[in-house]
Amino acid sequence: MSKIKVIKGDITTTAADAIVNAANSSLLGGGGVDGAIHRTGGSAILDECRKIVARQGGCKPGEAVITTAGNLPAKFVIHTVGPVWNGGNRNEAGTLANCYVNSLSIAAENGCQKIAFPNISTGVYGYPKNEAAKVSVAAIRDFLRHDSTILEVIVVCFDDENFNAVQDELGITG
Ligand code: AR6
Repeated sequence: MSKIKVIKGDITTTAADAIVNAANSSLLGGGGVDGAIHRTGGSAILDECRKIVARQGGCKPGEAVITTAGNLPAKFVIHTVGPVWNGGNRNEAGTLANCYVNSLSIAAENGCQKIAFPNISTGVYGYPKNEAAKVSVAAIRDFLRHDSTILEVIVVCFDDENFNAVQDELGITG
């Protein structure tokens, strides 16, 4: 059975070892899934983000950092910063793939077996959803080919367009 699953729902209610946040470089919160994660997870997450910022000055697009998950049904939140869509000629696909690979690496390093992702960059950052689904599924598959720690990756889609696009990439008929 495939280790990659797709569901429609709210990532803040998804139980996993690690939940990935589509953050921004400041790591200090924002709208969309980032706002929902900080709201539901509580101030412990922001406290750890502030410490990371003090230590390393934020997070660049494609990179990932890990904090507690506070009150969320997870052990960790992995904050990654997606690319802002700029037409596709600024290595957006490479940066988006890095988000998935670096998040999975940090999850595996921390012993996580089950990890949940939102559709990074497909909201405020404007990445076309079909294109983002191609990149995310390919990056997750590539990673899992070389990893034995992670047993389950759940892509949690908030809207039908992302859900259908990821299902298509996974070869699931809805
Ligand atoms: N659960 C799962 N997915 C969600 C949820 C949720 N609770 N809420 C929204 N989404 P976005 P980005 C979906 O805008 O494009 C923030 O302000 C949403 O429908 O959250 O990477 C950050 O601070 C969309 O498909 O993230 C950054 O400044 C997907 O999550 C900026 O937005 C990503 O949408 C990052 O933009």
